[in-house]
Amino acid sequence: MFAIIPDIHADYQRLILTLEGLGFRREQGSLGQEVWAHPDRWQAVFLGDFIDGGSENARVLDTVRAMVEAGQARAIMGNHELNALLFHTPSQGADASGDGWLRERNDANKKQHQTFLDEFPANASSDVAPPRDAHTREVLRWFMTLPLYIDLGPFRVVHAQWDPVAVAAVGARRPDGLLASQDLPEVANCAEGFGASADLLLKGMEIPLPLGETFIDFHEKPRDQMRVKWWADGGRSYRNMALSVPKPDVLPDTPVPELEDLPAFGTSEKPVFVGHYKMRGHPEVDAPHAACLDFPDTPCAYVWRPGDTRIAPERLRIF
Ligand SMILES: [Mn+2]
Repeated sequence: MFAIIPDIHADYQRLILTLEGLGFRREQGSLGQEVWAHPDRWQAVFLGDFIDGGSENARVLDTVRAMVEAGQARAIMGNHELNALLFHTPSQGADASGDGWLRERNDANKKQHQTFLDEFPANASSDVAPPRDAHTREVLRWFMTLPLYIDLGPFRVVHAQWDPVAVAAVGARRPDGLLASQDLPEVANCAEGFGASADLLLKGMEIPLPLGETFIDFHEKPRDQMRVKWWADGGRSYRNMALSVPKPDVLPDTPVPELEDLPAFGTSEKPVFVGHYKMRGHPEVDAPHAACLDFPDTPCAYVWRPGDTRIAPERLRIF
């Protein structure tokens, strides 16, 4: 039995609510540490994005790490862990912004990462070197142990988009799905090849709308690009493929040219679970072969039972 758990974002209460709701309990580990385990030996599968947002990054990470180390959980990397790695890594001349770091230290990037920085200090921006703080160094090392995707047999997990070509490109170099530190500059400059593939798995595809078309997003901001529901069944129009668009009816009902060459992710594919997309409203799953579980307003998880082959609404648990 697997319990698939989406983005926690440093919200310890959400993590505990989810684990308790699923029936996990606190136990003493072999070294006296606290470990959450399930009486029926369920394994948790975390979809990444453990950090940023909430204020308890360290507590969330300690809890998840203890579960992974005790064999009670698997975990993949989210775009926030990737961003953290890039934020704290000197670029050695490889960055576009030229500020010395693989992720530019502008106000927006600092703000997004601030609660993590409060607990895991960064070097001063001018001190371009590996983190001086031992806890920061250590937790970044753990992020590097998180694979970009896992195939668990009957289903697969990735943070944002299961693109078979991108998975193959990452797997060709890194069969275990783990990034190596020498990959980070390529992932930071994600224009093509390996770096673009890794970036796509963790952030998903965005496509430009036809010239002149825009929509108003959930933060009331006009946008001329949209996220893509890459697993959508049926026509491949802007309207049908839109994700995180409040009123998809405003989008053109014409085919998306960028998707013409992309093989469809059809309903017969082995199921995939993702987080990432900050879905609005009450949690739901609406396709047999892919589900986004990231509903920030309501903690949820999906229980995969032995013998299951498709994603079914009755397996979704809401807390
Ligand atoms: Mn997220």
